[in-house]
Amino acid sequence: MIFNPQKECENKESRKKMQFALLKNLVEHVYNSVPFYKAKFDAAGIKPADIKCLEDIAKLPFTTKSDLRETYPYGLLAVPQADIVEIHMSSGTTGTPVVDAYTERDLDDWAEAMARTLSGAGACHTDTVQNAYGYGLFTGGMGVHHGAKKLGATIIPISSGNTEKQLMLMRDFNTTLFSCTPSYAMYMAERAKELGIDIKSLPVRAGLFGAEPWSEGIRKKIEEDWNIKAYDVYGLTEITGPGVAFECEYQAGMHVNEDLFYPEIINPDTGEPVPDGTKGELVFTTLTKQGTPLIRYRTRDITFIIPEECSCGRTTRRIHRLFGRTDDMLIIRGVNVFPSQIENALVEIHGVEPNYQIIVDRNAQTHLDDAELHVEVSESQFSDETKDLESLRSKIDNVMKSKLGIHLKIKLVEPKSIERSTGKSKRVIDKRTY
Ligand code: DLL
Repeated sequence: MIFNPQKECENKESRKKMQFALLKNLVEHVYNSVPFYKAKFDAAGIKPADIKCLEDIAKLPFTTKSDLRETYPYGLLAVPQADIVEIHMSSGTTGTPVVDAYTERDLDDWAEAMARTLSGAGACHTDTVQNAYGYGLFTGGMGVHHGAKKLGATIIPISSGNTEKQLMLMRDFNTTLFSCTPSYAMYMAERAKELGIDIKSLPVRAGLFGAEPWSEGIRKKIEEDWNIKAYDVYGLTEITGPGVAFECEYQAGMHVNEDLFYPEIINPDTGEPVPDGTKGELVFTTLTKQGTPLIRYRTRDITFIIPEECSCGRTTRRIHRLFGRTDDMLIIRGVNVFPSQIENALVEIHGVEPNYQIIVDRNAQTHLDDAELHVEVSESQFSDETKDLESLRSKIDNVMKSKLGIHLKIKLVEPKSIERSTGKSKRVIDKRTY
């Protein structure tokens, strides 16, 4: 079901007109009410009056994560603090949190975006949504919560963790859709097996997974293990949270809620916009945000805009499943490696699990990078009499060499020995000091 056909299936030209009107208002407003933006625009020699069409957005300066950190906690507020009704933040790996502050209307927009997202995954008011994203400062928990409420579904706000209880409630309360990170969905499946619970027989029909990179191979595995449809959902704290883009029943890229979040793809090196269909860095402008609006925010996420129309009837443009982040890209001995390439390769290899960790360090003598890939052997392979682990190891070595172009040191580790996560998993351990 399409939650808001008027907005989601709107004629593209009239949507563009609306986007331009919103952009113009936004630029005027932030220039006049947020000193940070005034200074930034002045430094770039740009006045709000220079924005004469939607394409002029490219004249505006970018906003970056470090801008957000430097203006912590409330430097980007565009309304009086008394109008803020909720805040969220994410800390990432480098300390100072980035903050998102919402007015009542911002929460409505978020609920709308997430209600569309849940509808894309086939949910409606008769469904029971078990929300296993973390509640708290993280946007996953409250984002799904606001959306499910708007949809009129029954919400089980269990948050992440407590796996046995998750499985029990799914059965007892007839959960039809659940939401969590893809790695936690995999862990739940593993734990259910240990407990002798047949998850295929649970009433769950669909899952809403995101907040971390995952591959088509992992989607297939989750869909098979759970006997559900697994939908991708994208978002980030800075741009409201989950619900920026979501998959419909065709599971072929994520529809951007374009009336709320205006997407661009740029070349990350030059900052120049690239045409639809070309891979680059995703940039968003929050068209309707009141609390902490962002202009041309560089997400560092890599994808492309799918130029073709979707058969579902929505006219909103789609982004391809994310390829990784510009800052997740490891440069190992000069070769660019994305963790997603490793995952894609591992799901094709029989005898191992797509549970891995890559540990990168710099050799003190040679000053060269050493990368060691830890891969979990599957239970069946491990208990196999012949345990031909050496040939498995060399197979992984060859596959990685051909897919990545470099040799990684491969270390096979015992089943279930890599730490499991109930939230975002940690795949890369970079010990290099730069
Ligand atoms: O992870 C918001 C969210 C919650 C999205 C629940 C989806 C579901 P942050 O903690 O700020 O916010 O992290 C945002 O996570 O820039 C991406 O790099 C990554 N990410 C989010 N969704 C996806 C996805 C939330 N579907 C950062 N695929 C983003 C790949 C994703 N990466």
